[in-house]
Amino acid sequence: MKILVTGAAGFIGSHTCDFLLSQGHIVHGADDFRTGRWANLALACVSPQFHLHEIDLSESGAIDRLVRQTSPDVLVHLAGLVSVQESIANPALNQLLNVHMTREVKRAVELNGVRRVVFASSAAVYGEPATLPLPESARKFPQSPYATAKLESEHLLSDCASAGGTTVICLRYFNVYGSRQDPASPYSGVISKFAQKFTAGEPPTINGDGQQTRDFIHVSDVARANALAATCSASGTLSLNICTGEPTTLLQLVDHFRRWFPDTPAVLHVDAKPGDIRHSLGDPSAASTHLGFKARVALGDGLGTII
Ligand code: UD2
Repeated sequence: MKILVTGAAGFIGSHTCDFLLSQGHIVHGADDFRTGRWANLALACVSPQFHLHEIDLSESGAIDRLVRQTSPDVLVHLAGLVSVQESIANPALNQLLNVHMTREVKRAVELNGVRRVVFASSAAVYGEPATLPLPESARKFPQSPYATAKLESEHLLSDCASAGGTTVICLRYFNVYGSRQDPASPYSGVISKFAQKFTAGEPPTINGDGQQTRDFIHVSDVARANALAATCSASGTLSLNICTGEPTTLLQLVDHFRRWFPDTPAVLHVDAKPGDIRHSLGDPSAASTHLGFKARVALGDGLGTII
């Protein structure tokens, strides 16, 4: 298949390109390199099946031109503003990269009759959960501009499914971790921050008591889920959790790291982060039913890929 991946040089995008290439697909990767990195594409660029497009996708008509030029069977739309915190600090940028850009994708899909779209949504659409584990039908309570934009994007894209028969699969990623996640960014996830601290022999900082739980999923599983959504036989409009269904407290996470770094000083506890979600856990069964997807990488093994 010929697959166009936006956000190809990002953390999830680059792993997705690598996986699609390993499956024999032709991949067109697009990125503006605002936060994406050339180094992430080192492996992909070795493949003659990979074609890189350095392009500002938020510019009006840019995605349409790219789709016309590449005629993809599937558009995997991963580009966007990736951080909840940054969306609060810069709501206009969030609007541009997470809402306007989705409108541009929708327009390109409609104008060019793209048959299938896979979209990077987020567990953030649920907000503070009323039930655990979260099924896809759970109440949506977006608590940030980022989360609101992801939900709005799901709705925008599902319109092209009902109007033009395009299959739209929105994947709600839970807490993704793995190599190529930038620990230096203030917006990085807790695992990359802890990895950086432990490898430097410094104690990690826990916001609150450390009993909060997250559903941590390895980026190789997420890349595989993206590929399954791009190539499976499911049709229509679907929103699916991409998660493990396994809860881990931050204190358990610290215990995992301590197996490699037993001599690191005791963790530092600071006040809980205002607005922090206490527990987040997804129900993975719908992704299993529709995509045949099940996370494979256990947390202990996944951490071994980043330290
Ligand atoms: C993650 C995603 C977010 C969104 C959301 C969906 C990241 C960075 N953020 O937010 O984009 O998809 O899930 O629900 O992946 N923490 C510490 N010490 C640290 C860093 C974090 O204690 O040095 C805590 C933090 O307060 C929180 C937990 O670790 O309780 C997880 O934080 P996170 O920033 O990795 O991710 P989360 O779940 O807030």
